Amino acid sequence: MAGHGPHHGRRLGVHRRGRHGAQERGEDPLTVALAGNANVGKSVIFNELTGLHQHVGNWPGKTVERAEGALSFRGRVVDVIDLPGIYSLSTYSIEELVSREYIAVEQPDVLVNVVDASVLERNLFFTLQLLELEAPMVVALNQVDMAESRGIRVDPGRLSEHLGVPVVPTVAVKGIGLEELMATVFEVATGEERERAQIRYGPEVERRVGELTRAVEGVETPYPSRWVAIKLLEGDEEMRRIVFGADPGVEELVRRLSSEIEGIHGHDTPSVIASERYLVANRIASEASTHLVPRTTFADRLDQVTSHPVLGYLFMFAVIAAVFYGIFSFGDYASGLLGGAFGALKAAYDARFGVGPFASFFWFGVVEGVVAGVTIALPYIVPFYVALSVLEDSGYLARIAFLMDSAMHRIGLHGKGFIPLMLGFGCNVPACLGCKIMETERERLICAFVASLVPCTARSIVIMGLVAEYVGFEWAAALYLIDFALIFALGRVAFKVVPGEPMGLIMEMPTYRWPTVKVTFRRSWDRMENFVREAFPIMVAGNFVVHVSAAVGLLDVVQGLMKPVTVLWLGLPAATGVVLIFGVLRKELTLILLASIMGTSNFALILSPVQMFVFAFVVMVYVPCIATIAVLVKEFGYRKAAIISLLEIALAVGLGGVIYRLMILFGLG
Ligand SMILES: Nc1nc2c(ncn2[C@@H]2O[C@H](COP(=O)(O)OP(=O)(O)OP(=O)(O)O)[C@@H](O)[C@H]2O)c(=O)[nH]1
Ligand SMILES: [Mg+2]
Repeated sequence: MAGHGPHHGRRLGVHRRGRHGAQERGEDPLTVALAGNANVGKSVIFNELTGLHQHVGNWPGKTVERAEGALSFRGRVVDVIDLPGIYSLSTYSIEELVSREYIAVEQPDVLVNVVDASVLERNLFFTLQLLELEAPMVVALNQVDMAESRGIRVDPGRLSEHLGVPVVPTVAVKGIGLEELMATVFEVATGEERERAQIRYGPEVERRVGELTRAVEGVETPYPSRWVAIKLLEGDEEMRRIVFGADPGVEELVRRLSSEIEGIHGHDTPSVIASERYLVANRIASEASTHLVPRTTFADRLDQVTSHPVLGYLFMFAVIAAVFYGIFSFGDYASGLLGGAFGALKAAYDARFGVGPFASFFWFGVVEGVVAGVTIALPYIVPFYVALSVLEDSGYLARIAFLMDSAMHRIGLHGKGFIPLMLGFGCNVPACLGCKIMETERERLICAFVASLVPCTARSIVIMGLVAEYVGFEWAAALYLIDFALIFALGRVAFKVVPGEPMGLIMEMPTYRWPTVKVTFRRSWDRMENFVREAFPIMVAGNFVVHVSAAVGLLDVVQGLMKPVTVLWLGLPAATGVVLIFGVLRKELTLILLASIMGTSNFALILSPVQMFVFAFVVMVYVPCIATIAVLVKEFGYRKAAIISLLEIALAVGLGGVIYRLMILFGLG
């Protein structure tokens, strides 16, 4: 077929391993781990190699757990492991500990250190630590295109000479260099161990490292002695425990050597070692790269505007308003179009099968579930996924996090916590999982709690499909504002109630990029596919159960039981009782079932504007859906998940009634 050049189709000349892929030639699979700083492109490489769909986006800290995939290259099975991005091999954070143990203890056959060529020096700081682990290693010099556009050219040959390991330039997003990367990985795995270039620190430090290295040689650890010696001087807790436990004499030696280093340099030993390392990284980076005339790029200018203390916020509000308005307009239009199409289909169905009890039960009990999903849910969901993906991939999401930093600090989180919150607009499940980027258990809990209050697409469907559509866009906007106020207020309460200290953090700002059509399309498609696969069966089943219940009279019983809450307190029609119960499964189900029970999707006929507003409010706040509850249980345990869920129900019902009365009082009905 024409156009099947090296950059099309199976670009790598590799075969992704099928689910039951036999191990060719009976060899053990080759394990390759991808390690490096955050946001350098590890997951893009992983996805390209394995055909899997790890989360990719332009902000640091997306991959929080290691992921595994496989491919077959030159007839051999290769297991690829995508690790979380880390900056050091200390045990400061869970991610660092996870990665370090994996690398040192489980020992992949080859380590691929992915570095970002546009910020080489900072990346090499980590590379140097990996080299100290003495694992077989290849450096993937990624994002060379970004480096070029910022006027930086890195010479892979020279970099390789300095580091003593092979360096392969790559542009992961275009698949460039990945075939060569794999070939080099194979050479390293099968070839003779090359003589490593020795990375040496200043003589005062080096002498003491040497002395300590010899002293710990007899101690059994999974790590090389030199690495152990350096870590001991850096005050690494885990190493101290292991080594001092095995040989208490070493403790005295470490203390003596540390105080000697401190005496010479006037700083504590860990800082001395860190600055020595920076010095080496800086020297290598500047020797291996040439700087062309720096240009002010469009990305730089955009950065200035969007991070500006005044313009930045204006821009942010404009972007968010435009995104929501765009989604609403598109959704409204598409929903109308699809509604018309299905109306015609229904007419054709009636003409063909008649309106007898069986034919209409089949239509309303079975087909209607799908129709409602397609006409009410999808028109809003699809543009939402696209918008979120573009915001994330361009790097703007990270800017919003930066702008929201001071506001977020008031609820005890730093700006980084805003990223899971924004992702929550898509779906609360990844949002609650994304809270893993927070440093402490306490921040994770607060973050997940507020994330579970963010109006996800399902809730937006109700807000837009009901309130924006029938009451007015400004009323929908008011609902969002109420929700944000609530998030802020509750976050603040949680911050005061949950014990612990607030943490500060500086997040690195990613450079702006043009989001690629491929990534945007693929991710939106994936999410939509997931949505259809998970939500549609529930919608259809929920719709069916409700119709059967109605047929046997069960519906009236449940509605009667719920009446004190729905009718008396919230001022809603009795039918909403059943609907709200089913809404726990999926929130858009509330709207779909309401249409189904009432026998019309023209909500103006069945609800007054105030009722629509109150109903949407309750749906927005009451209890996260079942999938989110499951994630909360998994991450924080039953007790905390139950507290969060019950709290949200109480809040929704309580405030819902108050809002109803206030609106009546002010004559807004
Ligand atoms: N221009 C360009 N962009 C790239 C390249 N490689 C990756 N990117 C982009 O860089 C960003 C980060 O890529 P990821 O693969 O998510 O990074 P990661 O290292 O897995 O990040 P964490 O999981 O957060 O540690 C994404 O927006 C990618 O599209 C490249 O070679 N060139
Ligand atoms: Mg990643």
